[in-house]
Amino acid sequence: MVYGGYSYIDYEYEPKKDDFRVLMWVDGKYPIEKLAEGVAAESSVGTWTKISTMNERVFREYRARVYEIVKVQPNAGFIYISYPFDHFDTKNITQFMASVLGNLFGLKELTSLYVLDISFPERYQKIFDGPVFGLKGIRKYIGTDKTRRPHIGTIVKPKVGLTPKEFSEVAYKAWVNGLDLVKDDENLVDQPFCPWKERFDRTIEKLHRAEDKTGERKLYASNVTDSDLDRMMARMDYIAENGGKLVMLDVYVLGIPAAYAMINYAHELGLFVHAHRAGYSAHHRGNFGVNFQIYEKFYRLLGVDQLHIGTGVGKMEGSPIIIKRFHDIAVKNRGEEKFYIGSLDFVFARHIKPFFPVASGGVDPGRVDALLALHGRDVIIQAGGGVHGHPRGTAAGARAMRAAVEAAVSGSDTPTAAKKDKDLALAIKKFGYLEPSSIKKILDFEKKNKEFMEHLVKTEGIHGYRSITEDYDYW
Ligand code: RUB
Repeated sequence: MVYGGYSYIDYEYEPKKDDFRVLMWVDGKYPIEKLAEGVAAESSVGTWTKISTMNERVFREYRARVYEIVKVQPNAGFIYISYPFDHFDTKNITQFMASVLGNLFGLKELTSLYVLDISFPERYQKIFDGPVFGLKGIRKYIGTDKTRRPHIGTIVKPKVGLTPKEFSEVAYKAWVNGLDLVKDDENLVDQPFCPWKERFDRTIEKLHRAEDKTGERKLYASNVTDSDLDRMMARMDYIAENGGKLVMLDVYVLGIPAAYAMINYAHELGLFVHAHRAGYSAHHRGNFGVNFQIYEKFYRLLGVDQLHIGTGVGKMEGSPIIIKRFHDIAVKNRGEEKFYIGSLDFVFARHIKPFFPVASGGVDPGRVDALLALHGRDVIIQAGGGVHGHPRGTAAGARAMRAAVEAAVSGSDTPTAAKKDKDLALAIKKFGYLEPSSIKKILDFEKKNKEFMEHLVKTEGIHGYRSITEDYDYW
């Protein structure tokens, strides 16, 4: 089968160390082989028709190669494609996205296209610094590098509407009652009811008071995200000059170039970057999409120090099995291919440090044990509703979160600690308790049933994949 006069399928081809590899799901109006030819051609050297300007050298050296197809139905399946290193402008993620995550999505013969994963060769990673501070740097700053306890944070809620004074008072209560991190919501930057500068001034003053009172270091993630680069930089200058240490960026909505420029600028000023991913799932939940693990790899290369990766147990989509993979991408330098969760193997170059993963969204003290069972200790546990929704308010909610974390790291658990801790007992009464054994059961199920999961995905295609990766309640 050919597309535009050439064939891009080469089952004999063994990808080279420096190739980029991509795994995607396609469904459409023609046999899967023809769809695969179209995708490979359109994302590399070809187009819809035979062209007189194509020559042997271009086709040999720069074309994409479909080296494997997992056919699920005649017109649908998973395809593995490799791209030669020199096909890309390899200092430029945006060019890469325009190729591999570009025109393909508009091809009318496709009724579904989901790019599951991309494997970046180590050689590509040289030009990126990765997280300058990352997991270790932030632990060192807070002083948890020896205990390795999870960090605990909150998002001030209501997310929109509080005045700077009200906001800073909520933040103070959270810090003095045991939390490490307070952050702005992604919906809040510089609205008239809560001007950014006044909020920062009041909140940083409260942060210093909370540090004096507790003897612990605290962090405030001030959201500087803006459509104007100069305004973002001016805010970061102000933060650095006035005792701040952490900035928050909504990296997905900013787009790669703006996020990259702002991450670099923050690092030049000695600031840590907390990255929120609001918006990513617009590109992920329908028939056409890009899996978050691809963005997660981009963001690690670009150097975020903290990034939201989902919880596996809270309000946002993502089953524990895929969230575990996202956690691996945050903290490990290597991972094996796992076809049943659409993941290729990965290698991060030595200089690309781990970042601190953030589990946030629908979290409360009753989920802390389950979160630790899934993420281990290297995680920032963040609760908005789960802190400010405590029956006795923010202070009790913060104490309950800290008590749950301290219990878990001391080898105990939340129900045991709640017997002697009223705040924790009230929190569990309201929010319930998620047994960590339910998470261990899922992870054990995964370990023992890899073949079954492979089979499910090979026979049910993207539906099988989604049933494994999307929904916690399914399991
Ligand atoms: C937290 C919240 C965050 C989510 C985003 O509020 O809504 O924006 O963490 O999701 P609450 P994700 O604690 O009240 O649920 O972290 O998955 O990107």
